[in-house]
Formats: sequence, structure tokens, C-alpha cells
Amino acid sequence: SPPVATATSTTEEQVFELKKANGVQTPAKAVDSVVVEDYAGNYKFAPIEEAEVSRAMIKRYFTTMYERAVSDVVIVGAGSAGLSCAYHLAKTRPDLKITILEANVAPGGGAWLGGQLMSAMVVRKPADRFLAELGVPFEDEGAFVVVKHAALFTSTILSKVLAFPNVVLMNATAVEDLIVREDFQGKQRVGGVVTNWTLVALNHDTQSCMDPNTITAPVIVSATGHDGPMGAFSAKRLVSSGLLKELGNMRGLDMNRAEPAIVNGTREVTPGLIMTGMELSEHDGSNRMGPTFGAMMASGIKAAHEAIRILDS
Ligand code: AHZ
Repeated sequence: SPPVATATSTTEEQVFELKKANGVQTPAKAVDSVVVEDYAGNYKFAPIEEAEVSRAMIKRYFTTMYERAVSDVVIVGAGSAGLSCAYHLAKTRPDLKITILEANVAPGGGAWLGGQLMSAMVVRKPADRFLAELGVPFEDEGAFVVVKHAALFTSTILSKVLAFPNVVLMNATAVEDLIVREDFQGKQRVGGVVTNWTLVALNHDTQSCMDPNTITAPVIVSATGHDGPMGAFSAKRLVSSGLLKELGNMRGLDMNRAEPAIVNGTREVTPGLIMTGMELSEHDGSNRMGPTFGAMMASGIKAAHEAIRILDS
């Protein structure tokens, strides 16, 4: 049956007529004459049909999937390292199609809290410069600075990254595998990622084969964090696919060794694949630093430099 318009005034009925004449899009002028922002009990929304809402989302989601099936850089994991990489890369190179894939519904990884479920975030100098660039306020304690809540960093960087027109984030989307090709010399090169909606990826054992999707890109940045239910994904896959002999395995906590090791070690670990953040500690066997986040930011920035170097070479 045709949708019933719940119009409450002649003007709203006119809007529905206009909508019929113009497809589903409500003309902006007609909307202006209907809406009322009155918090004293007469707040009125523009009329809408449910299908418009569905189409508004579907059109964008699948256009994004279609366009980003070929990307310039895919960043796997939207934790502090992945987001720092995305920010620097998008800002420096607005010409690049940057696609971020995050397995979780909520992007941000481990950077919504500082340590042991406490909120303050510690960042060692000189990584405070990145906070200043983002406009995140902090207290200076000498060798390090403190952001009053880690969520202030994460929400700020997320909002800035998502505002770049060349960045898309597909959350609830897991990387299940890597595309590995042979170049003309017969050398193995990572050339893309194999994806699935995370809820599908989590159910491979309960259903018959549910094949994945793919995104190709000349550069993949893996930022999937240290080992955990989803973590260290690419490092582990490099081992199981024979591209890496064995995992280094993350070593015990030592802030002074861990932070420079991660930043300075951020690199193209195998052709086409840059590794950043704590995933690198699993790959290289370097120490963890625990609740101090400067290395994640600086490693993300270095991963962006590496991506540009590869793309320009
Ligand atoms: O959901 C993961 C998280 O948001 C996501 N991720 C993992 N595997 C994925 C996959 N496909 C898509 N296969 C995937 N996404 O990657 C993100 C990793 O974020 P993170 O905060 O865990 O890692 P990071 O390296 O950006 O920051 C780590 C910060 C530190 S240091 C530390 C310690 O020393 O103990 N602990 C943490 C959390």
C-alpha cells in the first residue's frame, strides 16, 4: 500500500505533493516553510518517508564501497597509530584516496582511556607537538604532557580525520586477509586487503562459506595493535603465509626502550605493507610501553611519511 503521509497542516501536505513531483527529495524551500524550532512544545520536523532515510545511507555506503574498491592507501585499524597516520597523510596529500578499515563498531582502539581504565592520557615530549597541531589542550609536566581525558584526543583526531574529503572510514569491517601478488621479478608484494563485515568474519565457523570482498591499493598501513582477539592481524598473517619467518612477540614493559623502538622501527615490513603502532612490537619483538601514547602518534606520522615515499618512488 502507498505510504501514508502523516501531514498535520496544509503546508505539510503541499510538501508531500512536491516530493511526489520531484522524486523523493524534499525541495529545500518547501522544508523551510514547514520546520519549526520551538522548544516550548511546537518543535516540527521536516516530513520524511522512511525509504528516503534508507536510500540516503545505502547510496553513500555502496558508492563508497564501489569507489574505494581501488584506493591509494588502506589503513587497517583506527586506533591512535592508525588515526595519526590518517591525519598526517590526508593533510599532506589531499590527492590520495585514503580508506580506513576498522573491525570494531567504535573507532579509537585503546585510546579512549589512559591506563587501567583511568581517563588521563600521558604523552611524552616531543609528541606533544602533535597534540598542539590538533588543538588538544594539555598540562605540561616537564618531560611529558597530560591530556585530561584520552577521549578528548581520540574524539578530536577522529573528527578531524573524518572531515578530510579524501578519507573514508568503514567501521564494523574487518580485514580477514591480505592480497599478495608476485611482481615482475617474482617477488611477493602486498597489493590490497580482503575484507568482510566483522559480524560475518566472526561467524565463519557457524555458517557455510561466506566469501569476502577486496580492496586493492599500492600501500597498506597495518595498525591493528598488539595481540588480542583481533590484534596484530597482519603480523600474524605474514607468518602464516610464509612472508615472515616468525613473530618477534611483544616484550615486557619498558617505556624508555619501547617508544623509540616503535617510532624508529615504523617501516615497510614487506613490500606494499607498512606496519605502525603496537602491531610492530609483535612483528619485531620490541617492548611495550603501556599507558604513554606519544609513540603511537609519532609512529602513525612516520607511517604516513613511508606511504608517501612508496607512492612517490
Ligand atoms: O579494533 C582494532 C583497534 O581499533 C583494529 N583492528 C584489529 N584487527 C583488525 C582487523 N581489521 C580491521 N583485522 C582491526 N581492524 O585496530 C585497532 C588497533 O588499535 P589499538 O589502539 O589497539 O592499537 P595502536 O597500535 O593504535 O595503539 C596501541 C596503544 C597501546 S600501547 C599498549 C601497551 O604497551 O600495553 N597498549 C595499547 C592499547
